[in-house]
Amino acid sequence: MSRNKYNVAVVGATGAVGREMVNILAERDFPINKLSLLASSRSAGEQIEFKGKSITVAELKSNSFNGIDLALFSAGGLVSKEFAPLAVKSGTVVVDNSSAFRMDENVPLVVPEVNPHALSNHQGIIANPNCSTIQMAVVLNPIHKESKIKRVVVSTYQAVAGTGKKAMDELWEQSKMALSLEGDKIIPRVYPHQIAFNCLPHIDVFLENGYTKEEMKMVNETKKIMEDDSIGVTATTVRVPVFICHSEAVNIETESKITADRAREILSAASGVMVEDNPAENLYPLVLEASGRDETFVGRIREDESIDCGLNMWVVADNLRKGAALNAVQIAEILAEQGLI
Ligand code: 25A
Ligand code: L14
Repeated sequence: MSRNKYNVAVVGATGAVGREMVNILAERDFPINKLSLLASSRSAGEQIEFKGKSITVAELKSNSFNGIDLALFSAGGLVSKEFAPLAVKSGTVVVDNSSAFRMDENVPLVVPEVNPHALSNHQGIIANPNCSTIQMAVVLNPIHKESKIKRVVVSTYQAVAGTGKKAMDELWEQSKMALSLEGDKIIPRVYPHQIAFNCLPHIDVFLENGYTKEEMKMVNETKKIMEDDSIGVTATTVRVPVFICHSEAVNIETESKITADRAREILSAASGVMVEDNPAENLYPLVLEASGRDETFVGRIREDESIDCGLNMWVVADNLRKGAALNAVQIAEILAEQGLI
């Protein structure tokens, strides 16, 4: 095991996910020699705190990766497509939070609790999965090991933070306007419709098959992460007026019967998972409690009485942490421990 210290860059450091990456690198004391914070020219010169010191944000340029060992990217797909290959050319290992490379055959798509072994043959770029997919995979994988999952039907209730800081500002402003009876003056900017006091069955762009890209990410990424193309997944992804934390109603069908008690037992022993399931005390996972936490919370575990071998559950996680920044830093930690940087 190597005990090196690394020169690390965060690309998109001023965004909602990027800021969380900086916080988590500090919290978990990732072995850093020098930290470079990169964003667009709009943010260059801004100061961000890291371990009590202030670091100046620099503009991302093609030579930004000279001498950088590891770069965490979270500035959207277009930035990743342009700059991740350049970083790899200069010897940087990239953990990319966008959807740009996730389904590439040569790019590992990793949730550390599920498929850490996929990291060993990386070729410079490792993809961080979609936020909704990560929290679902963390919960499904231990069940799948007990009895193969045949089919998953999931509906999501997704926070605005995934879209970035401007969407969080928009929910805040629209809510204030609606409550001060200026609702008729609201002009949606980030989403096609008002998000305050509304639910939009629309995340990312629509595809030809009538699903959204977010829905198809859940289908395709789940199979890749769990390394089983035979799992059927169908999804409906919905944006709700919540700032941080995605919730999911997940229904699964397994090959053999798993009782609700057995599922609670399996999930209580699973790493990264916290079972919160006591209806008698009104205890179940909640957005306001999962926010800022690292675990994926699961509750409302019950048998699907409409089929022989089915379960329903409610899964909640912080989409900026486990859904993005924390998962990326956990990947970096394994890369460092295994000498893969
Ligand atoms: O290309 P896309 O797919 O549309 O992606 C852009 C969006 O993706 C979000 C990101 O959130 C943004 O809304 N995003 C990040 N990770 C994601 C993921 N895994 C993701 N979406 C899906 N999946 P964000 O706004 O919170 O963070 C954006 C960060 O990326 C930096 N960035 C953007 N373009 C860049 C770039 N860095 C380098 N080169 C580029 N060409 C961005 O820095 C931020 O760090 P910034 O300087 O552009 O933004 C600083 C602040 O300004 C706000 N802002 C963003 N765009 C504008 C803007 N303000 C005014 N006008 C704008 N056009 C940001 O909200 C940020 O607070
Ligand atoms: O990681 O919530 O592919 O708007 C892109 C859409 C993350 C969430 C991804 C959103 C998603 C984002």
